[in-house]
Formats: sequence, C-alpha cells, structure tokens
Amino acid sequence: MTQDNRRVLQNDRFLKVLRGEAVDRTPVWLMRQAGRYLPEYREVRAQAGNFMNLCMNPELACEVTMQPLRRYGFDAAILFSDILTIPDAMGLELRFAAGEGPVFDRPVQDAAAIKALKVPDVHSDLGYVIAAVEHIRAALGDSLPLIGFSGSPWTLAAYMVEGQGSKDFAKPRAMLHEDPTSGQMLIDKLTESVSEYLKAQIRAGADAAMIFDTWGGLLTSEQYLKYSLGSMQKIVDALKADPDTADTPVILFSKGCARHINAMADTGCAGLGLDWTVELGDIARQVGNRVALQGNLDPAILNAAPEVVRAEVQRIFASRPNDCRHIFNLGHGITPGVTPEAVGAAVEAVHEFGTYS
Ligand code: 1CP
Repeated sequence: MTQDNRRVLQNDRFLKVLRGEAVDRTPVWLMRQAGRYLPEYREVRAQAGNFMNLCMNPELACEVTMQPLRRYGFDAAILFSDILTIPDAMGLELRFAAGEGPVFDRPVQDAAAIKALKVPDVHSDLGYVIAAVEHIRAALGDSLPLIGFSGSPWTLAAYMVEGQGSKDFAKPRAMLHEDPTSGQMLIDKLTESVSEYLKAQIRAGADAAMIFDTWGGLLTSEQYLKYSLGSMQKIVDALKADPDTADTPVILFSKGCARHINAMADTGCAGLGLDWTVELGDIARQVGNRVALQGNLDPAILNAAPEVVRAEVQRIFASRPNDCRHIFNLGHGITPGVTPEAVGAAVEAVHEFGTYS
C-alpha cells in the first residue's frame, strides 16, 4: 500500500460507500460535472483554444476540474480529460471538429493496422494526464477524493475502428464478427494500455478508478462477456495484483448492460454504474451487498423545472432498500444544454433526501 492509498480525507463518504462502510448521507457526484453547461468552463476552453489543448494543459485541466466543486456540494472530483486520450497516444491523431464530436485522422481499418499498434508509454505519451492528476491532487489537498478514469477496451476499440462517434458503431461490430482474432488483438492491446494508464493515475493521486463502457450495450451477450466484461475483468485483476493499486476501488459502467449485472458484480470491482433505464431498487435486490451502485437519475430531467428534478430524486431514494450501498449520480453524462440551476437543484435534493437515519 502506498502513502497515497492511506490518504485521510475530510470528506470520504464516496470512498466509504465503495468500501462498504456506513455513511451519514448518500454521496453525490455527476458524470460530466465539468463542462459546457458552466459559463466559467466555456471561458477557460476559449482561452485554451480547443478541447484537446485544455486536456493537455495540466493547470487548465485542474482549473476546470475544480470549477463545479466551487458551485456545488459534490462528494468527489473527477479528473478532467477524455477517454480518447489512449487512442490518440497510439497514433490515431484525435481531433474534435467543431460541432462534429471526436474524429480520428488515422482510424484502424484492417488487421495490419491492429498488428502495428503500440501500447503507449504512459509517462511519455500520456504524461500530460498524469501531470493533471498531480495538479488536481495538490489543489484538492485532503478535502475530497479524486476519481481517475479510462474508457473500456471495447468502447475505445469502437471509436478507433469507426474513426468517429456513431449511433450503432456498425464497423467495429462487423469486425468482431468477421475477424475475431484481430478484434481480440485490439482489445488485448487496449487492456494492457488501460491497466497501465489507471495504475499511473492512481500512483499520481487518484483515489478511485472508473471505467466508462459507454457502448457495451451494443454487443451481443456473448460478445459483451468476452470482449467487454472479459477485458474489464483483466484490468480489475491487474490493479489488484499490484501493491500500489490493490486497494483502490474500481467502478465499472457498462451502459445498457443491466442484464449482465450479476456477472459484473462478480468481477471484484467495488461499484457499478447504472443507466437511467433500470430501477435502482430492482438492481440493489439482485446484487445485494456485493458492490456499491452508482446512478441513476435520467440526465434529460435536468432540462425540466427544479421541482420536477427534486421529486424524481426523492422517488429514487424511496425506491432503494435501506441497506443499499448507493452513490448518487446521473444515468449518463450531463448534456450541454442544461442550466447550472438544474444541476444545483439535483444536488440539493440529494442533500435533502439522501440522509440515513
Ligand atoms: O468542451 C467541449 O465541448 C467538449 C465536450 C467534452 C467534455 C466536457 C468531451 C468531448 N469530453 C469531455 C470531458 C469528459 N469526457 C470527461 C470529464 C470528466 C467529467 O466531468 O465527467 C469524461 C469522464 C469523459 C468521458 C467520455 N468521453 C466518454 C465516456 C462517458 C460518456 O459520456 O459516455 C465518451 C464516450 C467520450 C467521448 C467524447 N468526448 C467528447 C465527446 C462529445 C464525446 C462523445 C462523442 C460521442 O457522442 O460519441
């Protein structure tokens, strides 16, 4: 165990729930809590020129990580970065075209391109992310836990083969059917990359690691278990096998995959993210005390009036069993059009209704 793993924090509700310990109130943070819905974020991004410049500047990445913490009573910070940093470091040349989302100038199109891919060196190729973690850790002091993150191997592979965002990621899905050997090779290289990346983030000061498997729900059940959950299992095992990271909780978030909840809970992870389509109480009864559950307010509700947000937060709390290990969050990220007031209404409602007596 490193010094960092023993860090004593003023507010450790989030880590306590992940460890299965009792808390006074349900901890809350929101996916994409830093971002375009905040005017102060838009100002810093304009100063950086574009989104990737912002990610690559540790001082500015730290500043936008801290911005939502100044406004709201969140119980955790999340590193400001993106999941697509790993493919960029593998040489795919990521850019964010205005209004278009992510684009790779050199997508992975055939078996030869997969063979040629190198696992990035975390410190030389992704050193800017590690520097951002160090800056954020210093800025947080002992106030709050910091969440490090990565995309899952399958979700990263999906963007790498498609070359951009997509509703159905038909190209990577066809590849898994047509050439499973190359598909597995790509997943394996990403599994090693993600393991090293998360270990480096933890050594630099992250207290928990979250794996975003945004596109796990697009796979057949067999493919999900083999390529997506299978690779996340290897990452959980790799972190547990390293004394520096063995005690750091891992949260898996496979969107649209609640039918695999028992398999996910058996990986040895500390927590599972839930999207908004499932009932928290139903899932809690299925997993029991094995893992903490993180979620699952519908992000679309943040476009509704504050009293609607408040009532739905109250309903989610009423639906969970008393002993539910729960971290309040959205079921997916905050969308850009919401107001800072709507986010404030959600957080205040969690503070109001999320107390344990
Ligand atoms: O400034 C901007 O307008 C850029 C928007 C933006 C932001 C704020 C992007 C581009 N990424 C981010 C930050 C980000 N991305 C974080 C920061 C920490 C936080 O506050 O939560 C995190 C955790 C991510 C993770 C991420 N990026 C995911 C997984 C989670 C999810 O939302 O599903 C995915 C799929 C991405 C890819 C990506 N990056 C950015 C966009 C717009 C997208 C989605 C593209 C698509 O729709 O396919």
